[in-house]
Amino acid sequence: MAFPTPPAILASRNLRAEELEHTPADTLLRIYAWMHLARTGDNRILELFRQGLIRGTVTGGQGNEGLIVPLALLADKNIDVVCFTHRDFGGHLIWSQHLCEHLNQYFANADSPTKAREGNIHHGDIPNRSLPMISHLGAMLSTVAGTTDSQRRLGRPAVGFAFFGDGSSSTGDVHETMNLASLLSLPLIFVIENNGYAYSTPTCEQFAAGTELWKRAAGYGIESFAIDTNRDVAETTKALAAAIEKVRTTSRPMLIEAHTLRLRGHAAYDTCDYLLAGESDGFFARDLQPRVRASLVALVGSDRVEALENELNAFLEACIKVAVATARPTPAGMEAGLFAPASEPFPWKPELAAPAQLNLAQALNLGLRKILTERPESLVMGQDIGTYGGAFKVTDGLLKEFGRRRLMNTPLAESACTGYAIGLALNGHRPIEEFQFSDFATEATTQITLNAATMHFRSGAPCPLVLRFPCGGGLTFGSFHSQELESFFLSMPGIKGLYPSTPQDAFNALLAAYEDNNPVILFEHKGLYRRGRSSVVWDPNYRDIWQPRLLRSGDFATFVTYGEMVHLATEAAEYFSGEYETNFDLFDLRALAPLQLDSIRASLARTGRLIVLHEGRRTHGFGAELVAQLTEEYFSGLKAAPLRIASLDLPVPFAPELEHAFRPTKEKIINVITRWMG
Ligand SMILES: Cc1ncc(C[n+]2csc(CCOP(=O)(O)OP(=O)(O)O)c2C)c(N)n1
Ligand SMILES: [Mg+2]
Repeated sequence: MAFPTPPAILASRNLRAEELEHTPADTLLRIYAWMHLARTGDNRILELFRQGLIRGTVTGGQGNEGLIVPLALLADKNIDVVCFTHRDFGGHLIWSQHLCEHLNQYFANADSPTKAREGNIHHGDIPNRSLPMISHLGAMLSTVAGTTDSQRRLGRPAVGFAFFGDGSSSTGDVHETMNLASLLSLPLIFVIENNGYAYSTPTCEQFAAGTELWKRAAGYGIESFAIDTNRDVAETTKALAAAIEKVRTTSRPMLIEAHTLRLRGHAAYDTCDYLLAGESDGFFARDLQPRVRASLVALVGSDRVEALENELNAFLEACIKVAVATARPTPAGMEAGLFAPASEPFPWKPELAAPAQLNLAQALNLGLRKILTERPESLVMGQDIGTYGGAFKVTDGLLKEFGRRRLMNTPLAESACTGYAIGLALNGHRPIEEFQFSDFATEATTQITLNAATMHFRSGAPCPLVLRFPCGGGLTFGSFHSQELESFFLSMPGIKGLYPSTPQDAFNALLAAYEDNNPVILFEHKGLYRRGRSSVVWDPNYRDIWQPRLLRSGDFATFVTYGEMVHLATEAAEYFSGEYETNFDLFDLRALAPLQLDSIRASLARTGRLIVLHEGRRTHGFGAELVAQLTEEYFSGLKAAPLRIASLDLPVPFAPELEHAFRPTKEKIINVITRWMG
């Protein structure tokens, strides 16, 4: 459906502060036009919500326009980066796209920027570096940091705008990101939209230090100031322009505490009964919009202002009509939209720097070196991975070869660093992030499972990330350095997972994960890093890692496992072959998500018996899913109940004697299978 033509005054979405000096009336009129459209739009969205035409949550920006309109007009939309919040409808209108597209988002129409897969104001425009927010407040700041750094790495003098509320400023991500931005000297403007409340909680209940949130920046070596954006829009515009200019030229972050208003409460459903008597009237008395209007009437006359408002209102109503008449979504394509489609294989040089007998850690090192050498968009990040070479020395020697920009030591801030990696990935870079131990990835749960994993589904943008998880137990590391977290992370849709068990597979898995356009977790069992060497070669079929591999053949049962357990299963299978002349089809699963089970199903159809073995805990463990998926089609053909072998349902115990009792061992595997065989 054709979109109505916007009024001429909206044709330019850019502003320079000097225009306020040269053509004050026209410039103020332009600013007011966007403020009026934002305010009227927010009001109409609220009405449409109340009429039941818009669903979800409506969190208006009424009272935020004095900040967001000048700032969005001043930003360089050709290079800058932003993630708007739930108060920034006006910012969205100015940054990019047609009003109808933004309304389609609210109406959850088929053509909405999120294909109706996300609601409210949770959309963006990634090709134009407007990153879509997730609900988890504070989480998007680091993503803005990543995309802004990506722009700088590409030689573009971008500034990033990271918005958050007074309440959000208490989240850990905000502080991790301020620290990261300062450390990396990123040209980021952190903007606190301080409207005095987080839902019903006043700022004084948010911080002991009262309302001077801007002072927090000093702790991170970041310049900051506060501004009342409801006082004078020209003053605000000049102050913001100066700040943007400074950040653009110095490439140092800055924090602005913008005092704003929340005229309509938290959201459409907010009863606002926590406000003091007369407090709401006080907000409206401070509202900037009528004062801007009055000064414009004085400058250009009421007829011109009214004519402009009428034109904008007519445009808005015409756009609402279009949005109401636009097609509703259908589920077609929804499931296919979870993952970004497979990329073409990269043109890897069919050779290795040093083909040799390698252990698994060295194979990964070789893979990283190959990626860093051949793929300029790649970078590797993680704690202690530089001079030290990583806790397990997987990145040994790479810093010297590739330098700090490509091989980044990160602070202890898993969440912000992962959000930063996501931001890089959204702008064409391909980060590989090493978690020191997979256990610490729980610190980045929101970033991995909600920000990265849902990205393609809700925005259509690829999010190519490799998350390296040194995992697994048996090394006397206790509960916080030993876990197998595959069922924890892979139960969330949108993440792929590979779990190699040999040096060659680890090398292949790294390349396959690297060129995938989705977040891929690479599970690396710490016990395998240095367990023996074997030859690693250039394998043109490296993508076969996404399929299970048949290691041994037999008729008695289908035996499925992965990771370190592959080696124990192999020994157990040798034992049964030698002692009982009983043989199994033994599969190394390799790809945990998406599961590719056809060859295993075919085996099960033949053998009628299933054994699943893994190191992770039994209850809610990965084996439960495997058994369910493998047996649902062949249930009537099964000759025995499927056998699950796993660890105990406990935290990983520390002492070797206890851990031995906790994990599957060769003896336990043999005993359990023997009993099962009857
Ligand atoms: C991490 C997180 N916790 C809780 C919520 C639920 N929630 C949504 S908006 C909101 C208040 C946010 O206040 P503030 O950051 O001041 O922004 P404002 O709504 O005032 O603009 C809360 C608690 C959330 N979205 N994210
Ligand atoms: Mg607030």
